[in-house]
Amino acid sequence: MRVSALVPAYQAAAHLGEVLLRLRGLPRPPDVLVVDDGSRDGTAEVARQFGARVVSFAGNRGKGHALLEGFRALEDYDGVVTLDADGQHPPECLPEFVRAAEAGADLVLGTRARSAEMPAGRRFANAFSSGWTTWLASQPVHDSQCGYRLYRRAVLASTPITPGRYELETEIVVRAARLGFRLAEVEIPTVYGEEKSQIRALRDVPRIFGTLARLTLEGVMPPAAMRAASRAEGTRPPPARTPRGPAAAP
Ligand SMILES: Nc1nc2c(ncn2[C@@H]2O[C@H](COP(=O)(O)OP(=O)(O)OP(=O)(O)O)[C@@H](O)[C@H]2O)c(=O)[nH]1
Ligand SMILES: [Mg+2]
Repeated sequence: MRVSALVPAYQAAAHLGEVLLRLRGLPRPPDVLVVDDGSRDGTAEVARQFGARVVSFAGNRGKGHALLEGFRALEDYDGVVTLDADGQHPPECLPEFVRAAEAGADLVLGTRARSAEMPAGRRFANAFSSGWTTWLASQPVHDSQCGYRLYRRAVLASTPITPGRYELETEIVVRAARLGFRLAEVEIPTVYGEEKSQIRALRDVPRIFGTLARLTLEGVMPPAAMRAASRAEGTRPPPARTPRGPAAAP
């Protein structure tokens, strides 16, 4: 399967180079697209220096907007692996995502243990949102917040996506599962170092939980876009409670 890596990046110059270097060091290095979201720290220059294709926004719009732009730019690929620019997603795990997709998954989710490396507030929010997402998706989602994923082309082509910030990643899991796409999970290490989070609690946490509330409502009142997508996906078998990906999450 022909896969491209997509790296959404905001103020990521400090760690992006190493991520791109490690992607290039893989046995089958993927093409890489970096979407630089109005960074002011040389992120785009670092990306170009390390051989990535770069799309730059004039001002900051949010991770979800950057992902959507990347998905559009990469529509010729069978799959898109998204990974963060801040070094929290080891590029060496990428082949495992591809293996899970080749084994039949449509959407492969990176899953981190909620271990002591993860800040306590994140652990709590992650457990709560992952439990809620599992309920909505009717398939196990042990880490709804992890941005390390593989999306098969069919998922990106069929699932209605609302641009935004971090909440895009919650929405797409639930909607893809509701459309019958198969999820799998791949365990990745929990990495927290001196990288700087761009999450703003007052801005982003309400957006994520607001999205979960909206998706709960959508379960009984699907929006027109989801009704149309369901009709188009009508021949797909009902979501199977698939085995978790090749590596079991905690
Ligand atoms: N394009 C774009 N990317 C962003 C934006 N905010 C964050 N990112 C990128 O999205 C990835 C994840 O951002 P983080 O702020 O680290 O979020 P996180 O990893 O989910 O949260 P932490 O657990 O706090 O690290 C990184 O690659 C960032 O560079 C943004 O506004 N636009
Ligand atoms: Mg991060």
